[in-house]
Amino acid sequence: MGSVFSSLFSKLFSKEDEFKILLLGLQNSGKTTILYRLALGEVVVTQPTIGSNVEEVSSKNVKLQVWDLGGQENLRSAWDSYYSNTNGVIYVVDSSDDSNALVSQLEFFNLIMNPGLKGAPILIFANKFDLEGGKSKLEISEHLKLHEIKEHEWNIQECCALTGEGLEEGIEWLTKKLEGE
Ligand SMILES: Nc1nc2c(ncn2[C@@H]2O[C@H](COP(=O)(O)OP(=O)(O)OP(=O)(O)O)[C@@H](O)[C@H]2O)c(=O)[nH]1
Ligand SMILES: [Mg+2]
Repeated sequence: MGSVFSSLFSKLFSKEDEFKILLLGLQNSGKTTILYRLALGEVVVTQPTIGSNVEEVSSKNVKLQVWDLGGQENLRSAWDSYYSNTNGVIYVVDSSDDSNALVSQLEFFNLIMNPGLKGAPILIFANKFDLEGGKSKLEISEHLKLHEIKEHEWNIQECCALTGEGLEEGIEWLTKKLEGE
């Protein structure tokens, strides 16, 4: 009886799992819009991020501390100063933006090869799928060579940060991986 009570007690009062997540991707891909859509359930008017925003996002019983970093070219070299103790990565691609697709591919390769992120599951959000003529999830998977990745578990999810479509599904996948399911 005592042990049942104490395990119930510790379940009720123990700190929920909290994981550090980085939200990365090129400028204008929609990272900040995604962050506040997840944290507040609202679309906020954004300015290009200089530095970082951090918010807590809850999914089921799991708390995510989500770091949204500026994606402009001169800010990307600072990304790796945030890598320590990272549990998972969300990489955002603007599926409607062909002109920056190569740069986005290179930045993605850099981050999956970085030893500081070894083993972290990676969720790719193919954002802005509301826009006409954008790349499909399959085209983005091929471009990022996702099927060749050995060092990370990964998943790609189409989404629209403005309506919120696809965001929860992506986060659910990530939290399952973080919890070892
Ligand atoms: N049509 C459409 N527009 C979007 C979507 N998500 C974001 N946007 C718009 O894209 C623009 C850039 O969004 P941000 O969230 O500021 O982009 P960011 O990735 O944070 O950019 P940096 O901070 O410069 O790295 C804004 O005008 C958003 O409203 C989407 O799913 N669909
Ligand atoms: Mg931003």
